[in-house]
Amino acid sequence: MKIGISCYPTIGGSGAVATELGKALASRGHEVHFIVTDVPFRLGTFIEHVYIHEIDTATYPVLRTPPYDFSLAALMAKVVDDYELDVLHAHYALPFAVCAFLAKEMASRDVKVVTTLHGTDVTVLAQDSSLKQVMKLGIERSDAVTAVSRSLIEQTVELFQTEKPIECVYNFIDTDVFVPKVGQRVRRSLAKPGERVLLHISNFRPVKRICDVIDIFAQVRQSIEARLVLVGEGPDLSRARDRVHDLGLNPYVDFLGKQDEVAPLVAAADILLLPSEKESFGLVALEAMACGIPVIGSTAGGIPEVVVHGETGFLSEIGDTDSMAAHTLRLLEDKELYARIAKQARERAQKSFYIGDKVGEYEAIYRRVCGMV
Ligand code: GMT
Repeated sequence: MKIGISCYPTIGGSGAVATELGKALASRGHEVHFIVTDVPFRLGTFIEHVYIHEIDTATYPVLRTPPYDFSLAALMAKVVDDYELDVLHAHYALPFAVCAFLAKEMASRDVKVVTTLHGTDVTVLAQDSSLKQVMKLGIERSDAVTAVSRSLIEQTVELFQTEKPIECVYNFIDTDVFVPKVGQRVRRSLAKPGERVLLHISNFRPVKRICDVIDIFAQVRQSIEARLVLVGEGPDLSRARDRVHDLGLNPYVDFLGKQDEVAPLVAAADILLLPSEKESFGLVALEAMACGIPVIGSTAGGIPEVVVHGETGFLSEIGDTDSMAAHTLRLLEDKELYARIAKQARERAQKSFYIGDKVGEYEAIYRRVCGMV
Protein backbone atom coordinates (compact mmCIF):
# COMPACT_ATOMS: atom_id res chain seq x y z
CA MET A 1 0.00 0.00 0.00
CA LYS A 2 0.98 3.67 -0.26
CA ILE A 3 0.70 5.44 3.07
CA GLY A 4 1.20 9.09 4.01
CA ILE A 5 2.17 9.81 7.62
CA SER A 6 2.04 13.19 9.34
CA CYS A 7 3.39 13.71 12.85
CA TYR A 8 5.38 16.12 14.98
CA PRO A 9 9.03 15.61 14.00
CA THR A 10 10.42 16.83 17.32
CA ILE A 11 11.27 14.67 20.32
CA GLY A 12 8.13 13.16 21.81
CA GLY A 13 6.26 9.89 21.99
CA SER A 14 3.79 10.54 19.17
CA GLY A 15 6.59 11.40 16.72
CA ALA A 16 8.59 8.37 17.86
CA VAL A 17 5.63 6.02 17.40
CA ALA A 18 4.72 7.47 13.98
CA THR A 19 8.32 7.24 12.79
CA GLU A 20 8.85 3.69 14.02
CA LEU A 21 5.53 2.69 12.43
CA GLY A 22 6.59 4.24 9.10
CA LYS A 23 9.94 2.43 9.20
CA ALA A 24 8.28 -0.88 10.03
CA LEU A 25 5.70 -0.44 7.25
CA ALA A 26 8.47 0.32 4.76
CA SER A 27 10.36 -2.80 5.84
CA ARG A 28 7.21 -4.78 5.04
CA GLY A 29 7.24 -3.40 1.49
CA HIS A 30 4.76 -0.52 1.79
CA GLU A 31 5.62 2.86 0.27
CA VAL A 32 5.68 5.39 3.11
CA HIS A 33 5.52 9.18 2.66
CA PHE A 34 6.27 11.39 5.67
CA ILE A 35 4.56 14.75 5.20
CA VAL A 36 6.18 16.90 7.87
CA THR A 37 7.80 20.20 8.85
CA ASP A 38 11.16 18.52 9.43
CA VAL A 39 12.74 15.09 9.16
CA PRO A 40 11.36 13.12 12.15
CA PHE A 41 13.98 12.70 14.87
CA ARG A 42 14.11 8.90 14.83
CA LEU A 43 14.18 8.46 11.08
CA GLY A 44 17.97 8.30 10.74
CA THR A 45 19.58 7.64 7.38
CA PHE A 46 18.11 6.58 4.03
CA ILE A 47 15.50 3.85 4.27
CA GLU A 48 14.19 2.03 1.24
CA HIS A 49 10.52 2.83 0.38
CA VAL A 50 10.53 5.95 2.60
CA TYR A 51 9.96 9.43 1.14
CA ILE A 52 10.02 12.74 3.00
CA HIS A 53 7.98 15.76 1.96
CA GLU A 54 8.71 18.93 3.93
CA ILE A 55 6.17 21.72 4.17
CA ASP A 56 7.05 25.05 2.67
CA THR A 57 4.91 27.63 4.46
CA ALA A 58 3.79 30.72 2.57
CA THR A 59 4.73 34.11 4.04
CA TYR A 60 3.32 37.48 3.03
CA PRO A 61 3.31 40.81 4.89
CA VAL A 62 -0.48 40.79 5.35
CA LEU A 63 -0.37 37.41 7.13
CA ARG A 64 0.19 37.84 10.87
CA THR A 65 1.20 34.19 11.19
CA PRO A 66 2.22 31.90 8.31
CA PRO A 67 -0.74 29.65 7.37
CA TYR A 68 1.11 26.45 8.28
CA ASP A 69 -2.01 24.27 8.56
CA PHE A 70 -3.22 25.18 5.07
CA SER A 71 0.23 24.57 3.59
CA LEU A 72 0.29 21.18 5.29
CA ALA A 73 -3.18 20.26 3.99
CA ALA A 74 -2.24 21.39 0.47
CA LEU A 75 0.98 19.37 0.54
CA MET A 76 -0.90 16.31 1.82
CA ALA A 77 -3.35 16.61 -1.10
CA LYS A 78 -0.52 17.02 -3.60
CA VAL A 79 1.34 13.96 -2.29
CA VAL A 80 -1.92 11.97 -2.34
CA ASP A 81 -2.40 12.80 -6.02
CA ASP A 82 1.22 12.68 -7.18
CA TYR A 83 2.02 9.37 -5.49
CA GLU A 84 -1.47 7.83 -5.58
CA LEU A 85 -1.65 7.33 -1.82
CA ASP A 86 -4.22 4.96 -0.37
CA VAL A 87 -4.13 6.23 3.20
CA LEU A 88 -3.20 9.37 5.13
CA HIS A 89 -2.34 8.51 8.73
CA ALA A 90 -2.54 11.51 11.08
CA HIS A 91 -0.67 11.13 14.37
CA TYR A 92 -2.06 13.62 16.90
CA ALA A 93 -5.44 15.17 16.19
CA LEU A 94 -4.30 18.77 15.95
CA PRO A 95 -3.59 19.84 13.31
CA PHE A 96 -2.97 16.57 11.48
CA ALA A 97 -6.45 15.00 11.51
CA VAL A 98 -8.03 18.28 10.46
CA CYS A 99 -5.45 18.88 7.72
CA ALA A 100 -5.95 15.32 6.48
CA PHE A 101 -9.70 15.99 6.26
CA LEU A 102 -9.01 19.14 4.20
CA ALA A 103 -6.55 17.21 2.01
CA LYS A 104 -9.14 14.52 1.39
CA GLU A 105 -11.58 17.21 0.24
CA MET A 106 -8.94 18.73 -2.07
CA ALA A 107 -7.39 15.60 -3.55
CA SER A 108 -8.58 14.06 -6.78
CA ARG A 109 -8.25 10.54 -5.40
CA ASP A 110 -10.41 8.91 -2.75
CA VAL A 111 -7.77 8.74 -0.03
CA LYS A 112 -8.73 7.30 3.36
CA VAL A 113 -7.86 9.08 6.60
CA VAL A 114 -6.77 7.22 9.74
CA THR A 115 -6.24 9.30 12.87
CA THR A 116 -4.31 8.15 15.92
CA LEU A 117 -4.96 10.03 19.15
CA HIS A 118 -1.85 10.14 21.32
CA GLY A 119 -2.69 11.95 24.52
CA THR A 120 -2.51 15.66 25.19
CA ASP A 121 -4.27 16.35 21.90
CA VAL A 122 -7.32 15.08 23.80
CA THR A 123 -6.45 15.49 27.48
CA VAL A 124 -5.03 19.03 27.27
CA LEU A 125 -5.71 20.78 23.93
CA ALA A 126 -9.34 19.71 23.68
CA GLN A 127 -10.04 21.39 27.04
CA ASP A 128 -9.84 24.63 25.06
CA SER A 129 -13.31 25.14 23.62
CA SER A 130 -11.95 27.01 20.58
CA LEU A 131 -9.94 23.93 19.58
CA LYS A 132 -12.37 21.27 20.71
CA GLN A 133 -14.87 21.72 17.89
CA VAL A 134 -12.27 21.64 15.15
CA MET A 135 -10.72 18.51 16.68
CA LYS A 136 -14.13 16.89 16.85
CA LEU A 137 -14.50 17.53 13.12
CA GLY A 138 -11.11 15.95 12.43
CA ILE A 139 -11.96 12.90 14.53
CA GLU A 140 -15.48 12.37 13.22
CA ARG A 141 -14.53 12.82 9.56
CA SER A 142 -11.68 10.31 9.77
CA ASP A 143 -12.34 6.93 8.16
CA ALA A 144 -10.90 5.24 11.24
CA VAL A 145 -9.73 6.52 14.59
CA THR A 146 -7.36 4.76 16.95
CA ALA A 147 -6.08 5.68 20.40
CA VAL A 148 -3.03 4.39 22.19
CA SER A 149 -4.88 3.14 25.29
CA ARG A 150 -8.35 2.25 26.53
CA SER A 151 -8.13 5.05 29.03
CA LEU A 152 -7.62 7.55 26.19
CA ILE A 153 -10.64 6.13 24.34
CA GLU A 154 -12.82 6.63 27.44
CA GLN A 155 -11.62 10.19 27.90
CA THR A 156 -12.15 11.00 24.21
CA VAL A 157 -15.68 9.61 24.13
CA GLU A 158 -16.59 11.47 27.31
CA LEU A 159 -15.04 14.76 26.30
CA PHE A 160 -16.30 14.90 22.73
CA GLN A 161 -19.58 13.11 23.40
CA THR A 162 -18.92 11.27 20.15
CA GLU A 163 -20.30 8.02 18.85
CA LYS A 164 -17.38 7.62 16.44
CA PRO A 165 -15.90 4.14 17.00
CA ILE A 166 -12.36 4.39 18.38
CA GLU A 167 -10.08 1.34 18.33
CA CYS A 168 -7.26 0.75 20.76
CA VAL A 169 -3.91 0.07 19.14
CA TYR A 170 -1.31 0.10 21.89
CA ASN A 171 2.11 1.57 21.29
CA PHE A 172 4.80 -0.95 20.51
CA ILE A 173 8.48 -1.61 21.03
CA ASP A 174 11.33 -3.15 19.09
CA THR A 175 12.75 -5.50 21.71
CA ASP A 176 15.82 -6.06 19.54
CA VAL A 177 16.73 -2.40 20.01
CA PHE A 178 15.61 -1.97 23.62
CA VAL A 179 17.58 -4.80 25.17
CA PRO A 180 18.70 -5.44 28.78
CA LYS A 181 22.33 -4.71 29.60
CA VAL A 182 23.18 -2.80 26.37
CA GLY A 183 23.84 0.17 28.65
CA GLN A 184 26.80 -1.16 30.64
CA ARG A 185 29.36 1.19 29.04
CA VAL A 186 27.02 4.17 29.40
CA ARG A 187 26.39 3.22 33.00
CA ARG A 188 30.08 3.34 33.85
CA SER A 189 30.20 6.92 32.60
CA LEU A 190 27.05 7.92 34.51
CA ALA A 191 27.59 6.42 37.94
CA LYS A 192 30.28 5.17 40.28
CA PRO A 193 30.32 1.45 41.10
CA GLY A 194 27.73 0.79 43.78
CA GLU A 195 25.65 3.87 42.94
CA ARG A 196 22.10 3.16 41.79
CA VAL A 197 20.73 5.04 38.79
CA LEU A 198 17.23 6.51 38.66
CA LEU A 199 16.15 7.78 35.25
CA HIS A 200 13.45 10.11 33.96
CA ILE A 201 12.94 10.94 30.28
CA SER A 202 10.32 13.39 29.10
CA ASN A 203 9.55 16.65 27.38
CA PHE A 204 9.50 18.39 30.80
CA ARG A 205 5.97 19.62 30.52
CA PRO A 206 3.89 20.30 33.67
CA VAL A 207 1.93 17.03 33.16
CA LYS A 208 5.19 15.11 33.82
CA ARG A 209 5.41 16.43 37.43
CA ILE A 210 9.16 16.80 37.22
CA CYS A 211 9.39 18.10 40.81
CA ASP A 212 7.89 14.79 41.98
CA VAL A 213 10.74 13.00 40.19
CA ILE A 214 13.25 15.08 42.14
CA ASP A 215 11.40 14.64 45.45
CA ILE A 216 11.31 10.85 45.01
CA PHE A 217 15.03 10.89 44.28
CA ALA A 218 15.75 13.09 47.32
CA GLN A 219 13.97 10.57 49.58
CA VAL A 220 15.72 7.59 48.01
CA ARG A 221 19.13 9.23 48.43
CA GLN A 222 18.56 9.56 52.15
CA SER A 223 18.86 5.77 52.38
CA ILE A 224 21.11 4.65 49.53
CA GLU A 225 23.83 5.94 47.21
CA ALA A 226 22.05 6.95 44.02
CA ARG A 227 22.16 9.30 41.05
CA LEU A 228 19.32 10.84 39.07
CA VAL A 229 19.66 11.10 35.29
CA LEU A 230 17.25 13.49 33.57
CA VAL A 231 16.88 13.31 29.79
CA GLY A 232 14.93 15.75 27.65
CA GLU A 233 13.96 19.38 27.84
CA GLY A 234 10.87 21.53 27.95
CA PRO A 235 9.07 24.28 29.83
CA ASP A 236 9.71 22.89 33.34
CA LEU A 237 13.45 22.37 32.87
CA SER A 238 14.42 25.50 34.81
CA ARG A 239 11.98 24.59 37.63
CA ALA A 240 13.69 21.23 37.79
CA ARG A 241 17.14 22.83 37.98
CA ASP A 242 15.94 25.16 40.76
CA ARG A 243 14.47 22.27 42.74
CA VAL A 244 17.66 20.24 42.45
CA HIS A 245 19.67 23.25 43.59
CA ASP A 246 17.32 24.07 46.49
CA LEU A 247 17.53 20.49 47.79
CA GLY A 248 21.34 20.52 47.56
CA LEU A 249 21.29 17.67 45.03
CA ASN A 250 23.43 19.23 42.28
CA PRO A 251 26.32 16.75 42.65
CA TYR A 252 23.98 13.77 42.23
CA VAL A 253 21.81 14.86 39.30
CA ASP A 254 22.76 14.86 35.61
CA PHE A 255 20.75 16.89 33.12
CA LEU A 256 21.58 15.30 29.77
CA GLY A 257 19.22 17.37 27.60
CA LYS A 258 17.61 16.00 24.42
CA GLN A 259 18.98 12.66 23.30
CA ASP A 260 18.01 10.97 20.04
CA GLU A 261 19.02 7.45 20.90
CA VAL A 262 17.75 6.55 24.32
CA ALA A 263 18.01 2.74 24.36
CA PRO A 264 21.54 2.58 25.90
CA LEU A 265 20.57 5.22 28.49
CA VAL A 266 17.40 3.39 29.47
CA ALA A 267 19.27 0.11 29.74
CA ALA A 268 21.91 1.79 31.92
CA ALA A 269 19.38 2.65 34.62
CA ASP A 270 18.04 0.69 37.59
CA ILE A 271 14.65 2.38 37.84
CA LEU A 272 12.52 4.49 35.49
CA LEU A 273 10.44 7.21 37.19
CA LEU A 274 7.16 8.30 35.57
CA PRO A 275 4.99 10.11 38.15
CA SER A 276 2.84 11.91 35.52
CA GLU A 277 -0.37 13.83 36.10
CA LYS A 278 -1.64 12.76 32.67
CA GLU A 279 -0.21 9.98 30.53
CA SER A 280 -2.20 8.29 27.80
CA PHE A 281 0.29 5.42 27.50
CA GLY A 282 3.84 6.23 28.60
CA LEU A 283 6.06 4.99 25.79
CA VAL A 284 9.15 5.48 27.94
CA ALA A 285 7.73 3.05 30.51
CA LEU A 286 7.48 0.43 27.77
CA GLU A 287 11.03 1.21 26.62
CA ALA A 288 12.24 0.67 30.19
CA MET A 289 10.29 -2.57 30.57
CA ALA A 290 11.80 -3.89 27.33
CA CYS A 291 15.24 -3.25 28.83
CA GLY A 292 14.23 -5.10 31.99
CA ILE A 293 14.06 -1.88 34.02
CA PRO A 294 11.21 -1.71 36.58
CA VAL A 295 8.96 1.35 36.41
CA ILE A 296 7.89 3.44 39.38
CA GLY A 297 5.02 5.63 38.35
CA SER A 298 1.59 7.07 38.93
CA THR A 299 -1.74 5.51 38.08
CA ALA A 300 -2.53 8.31 35.61
CA GLY A 301 -4.40 7.55 32.38
CA GLY A 302 -3.10 4.53 30.50
CA ILE A 303 -0.01 3.82 32.65
CA PRO A 304 -1.73 0.88 34.43
CA GLU A 305 -2.45 -0.68 31.02
CA VAL A 306 1.30 -0.75 30.37
CA VAL A 307 2.85 -1.22 33.80
CA VAL A 308 1.24 -3.95 35.88
CA HIS A 309 1.46 -2.96 39.54
CA GLY A 310 3.53 -5.46 41.49
CA GLU A 311 4.53 -7.33 38.33
CA THR A 312 6.50 -4.99 36.08
CA GLY A 313 6.83 -2.04 38.45
CA PHE A 314 4.88 -0.24 41.15
CA LEU A 315 2.23 2.44 40.75
CA SER A 316 0.93 4.97 43.28
CA GLU A 317 -1.65 7.74 43.33
CA ILE A 318 -0.64 10.90 41.44
CA GLY A 319 1.51 13.05 43.73
CA ASP A 320 2.15 10.35 46.35
CA THR A 321 5.93 10.70 46.25
CA ASP A 322 6.34 9.01 49.66
CA SER A 323 4.82 5.83 48.29
CA MET A 324 6.85 6.05 45.05
CA ALA A 325 10.07 6.52 47.03
CA ALA A 326 9.18 3.59 49.31
CA HIS A 327 8.53 1.33 46.30
CA THR A 328 11.84 2.41 44.74
CA LEU A 329 13.76 1.61 47.91
CA ARG A 330 12.02 -1.73 48.34
CA LEU A 331 12.99 -2.72 44.80
CA LEU A 332 16.58 -1.56 45.11
CA GLU A 333 17.08 -3.26 48.47
CA ASP A 334 15.54 -6.61 47.57
CA LYS A 335 17.65 -8.32 44.90
CA GLU A 336 15.22 -11.18 44.36
CA LEU A 337 12.21 -8.92 43.99
CA TYR A 338 14.15 -6.69 41.59
CA ALA A 339 15.22 -9.62 39.41
CA ARG A 340 11.67 -10.98 39.27
CA ILE A 341 10.13 -7.62 38.31
CA ALA A 342 12.87 -6.95 35.74
CA LYS A 343 12.29 -10.33 34.09
CA GLN A 344 8.52 -9.92 34.04
CA ALA A 345 8.87 -6.41 32.63
CA ARG A 346 10.91 -7.63 29.67
CA GLU A 347 8.52 -10.55 29.08
CA ARG A 348 5.47 -8.26 29.11
CA ALA A 349 7.10 -5.87 26.63
CA GLN A 350 7.87 -8.79 24.30
CA LYS A 351 4.49 -10.46 24.61
CA SER A 352 1.95 -7.65 24.80
CA PHE A 353 3.57 -4.83 22.83
CA TYR A 354 5.43 -6.66 20.08
CA ILE A 355 6.11 -4.32 17.15
CA GLY A 356 5.08 -6.91 14.52
CA ASP A 357 1.64 -7.41 16.10
CA LYS A 358 0.86 -3.71 16.41
CA VAL A 359 2.05 -2.86 12.89
CA GLY A 360 -0.17 -5.73 11.72
CA GLU A 361 -3.12 -4.13 13.54
CA TYR A 362 -2.53 -0.85 11.71
CA GLU A 363 -2.20 -2.67 8.38
CA ALA A 364 -5.53 -4.41 9.01
CA ILE A 365 -7.16 -1.03 9.64
CA TYR A 366 -5.68 0.41 6.43
CA ARG A 367 -6.92 -2.57 4.43
CA ARG A 368 -10.38 -2.34 5.97
CA VAL A 369 -10.88 1.37 5.27
CA CYS A 370 -9.66 0.85 1.71
CA GLY A 371 -12.18 -1.94 1.23
CA MET A 372 -9.46 -4.57 0.73
CA VAL A 373 -11.05 -7.10 3.05
O1 GMT B 1 0.37 14.06 24.10
C1 GMT B 1 1.54 14.34 24.36
O2 GMT B 1 1.99 14.68 25.45
C2 GMT B 1 2.50 14.29 23.26
C3 GMT B 1 2.89 12.93 22.97
C4 GMT B 1 4.27 13.06 22.50
O3 GMT B 1 4.43 13.39 21.33
O4 GMT B 1 5.16 12.88 23.34
O5 GMT B 1 2.86 12.00 24.06
C5 GMT B 1 1.72 11.20 24.12
O6 GMT B 1 1.88 10.19 23.14
C6 GMT B 1 2.78 9.17 23.45
C7 GMT B 1 2.83 8.21 22.26
O7 GMT B 1 1.59 7.65 22.01
C8 GMT B 1 2.34 8.48 24.74
O8 GMT B 1 3.25 7.42 25.05
C9 GMT B 1 2.36 9.50 25.88
O9 GMT B 1 1.86 8.88 27.04
C10 GMT B 1 1.49 10.67 25.52
N1 GMT B 1 1.68 11.75 26.52
C11 GMT B 1 0.71 12.08 27.38
O10 GMT B 1 -0.38 11.57 27.41
C12 GMT B 1 1.09 13.14 28.36
